[in-house]
Amino acid sequence: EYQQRKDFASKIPVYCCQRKTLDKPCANEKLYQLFLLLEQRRLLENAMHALAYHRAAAVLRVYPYELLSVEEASWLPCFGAKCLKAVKEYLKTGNIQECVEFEQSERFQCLRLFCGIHGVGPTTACLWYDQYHLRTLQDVKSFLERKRLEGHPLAIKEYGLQYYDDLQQKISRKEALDIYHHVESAFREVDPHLSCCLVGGFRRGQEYGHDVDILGCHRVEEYGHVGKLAAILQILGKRFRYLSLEHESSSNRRYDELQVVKGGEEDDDASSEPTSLDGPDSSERFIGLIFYPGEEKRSIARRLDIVLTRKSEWTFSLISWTGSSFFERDLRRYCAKERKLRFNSHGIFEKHSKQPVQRCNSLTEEQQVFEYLQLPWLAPEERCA
Ligand code: DGT
Ligand code: MG
Repeated sequence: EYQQRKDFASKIPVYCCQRKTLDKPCANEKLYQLFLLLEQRRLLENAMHALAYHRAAAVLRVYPYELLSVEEASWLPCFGAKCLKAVKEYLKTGNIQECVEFEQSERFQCLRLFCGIHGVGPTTACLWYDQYHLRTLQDVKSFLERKRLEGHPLAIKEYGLQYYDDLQQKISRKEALDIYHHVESAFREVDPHLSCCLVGGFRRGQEYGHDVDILGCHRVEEYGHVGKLAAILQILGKRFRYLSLEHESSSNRRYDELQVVKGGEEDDDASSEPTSLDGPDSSERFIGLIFYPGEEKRSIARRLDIVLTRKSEWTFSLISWTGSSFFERDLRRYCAKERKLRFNSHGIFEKHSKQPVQRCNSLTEEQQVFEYLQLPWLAPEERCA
């Protein structure tokens, strides 16, 4: 069996976009969770190598044998010295001290609590803890209230806090589909040529999610979607109360920048990321809350994202919005490092000239994009890395 394991390990591709990952527990589930904790800790410390742990964790998800030795782990791709050291400790003690400390530390507990507020990331969380000495959600509430009185704009964080309990509750697939059907019928009512798709975790087959992501475009005209979002929301507003947290176009670019900042160690220069096939970025996006009638009388706040894209960018947006976010990150890395290309929700571009590749416009199916990038076809539910 030794040889069998070794062969299996040596055949695992380096990038998760080259292999199937389903949404189910793996043979090394505890170690996997510990690696994710190591990553989270690094992210909260704004430290380097956070992703190295995530990459190794993602490899564990596709290895079907329970690890028995450090040597065995060394056969796996993405397991560098740091990861192997963690494996060694785990095999010896059944835990990783750094993770134990992390879970027990008051500072980290607070940082995780703060990062759970929609719109708050590690930088803000650290600032609140270290500089303003905030410790509880009540502290944050009072702090933001003071800031508000001083005239600071704080919209997203404030709403994140106001609906904190609601937003902590996972959305079931049934509820997501119901919200999706309402949005879809609003699409059709506005323009029968507008179509949409449920994306994000629910497209990957997840039973629960933290938001509902919907991507739409006009099936006939390249710019047929422009200006339609307001009408869609108006119709939706007859059914549900909703709240826009951020309503702007061209927000995709900001996200692309964010991806790199969050990783801390990515070497792609995202500030020069090409943002559309040609002409200005015309995507429209609603980021907000929808108040969904729950079981009891009270309605519950749900995060809803609606993105409208131009027709020619549909396939690339569909891939980008299906996720998982780690899959997306690896896909971009794979393109940059192995194919000298840039992939984003607008298309595929030559890395250096930033021009769209010639075949860009003929890649109208997800399968064609995978084939063009020389990747094995992965169905959405196999992209759960
Ligand atoms: P969830 O919602 O926690 O169940 O999991 P996901 O996978 O649905 O995660 P979510 O909703 O944060 O994002 C869905 C996908 O869309 C994910 O692959 C990342 C991608 N995405 C999120 N925000 C943006 C954005 O601003 N621009 C682009 N291009 N993609 C985004
Ligand atoms: Mg989602």
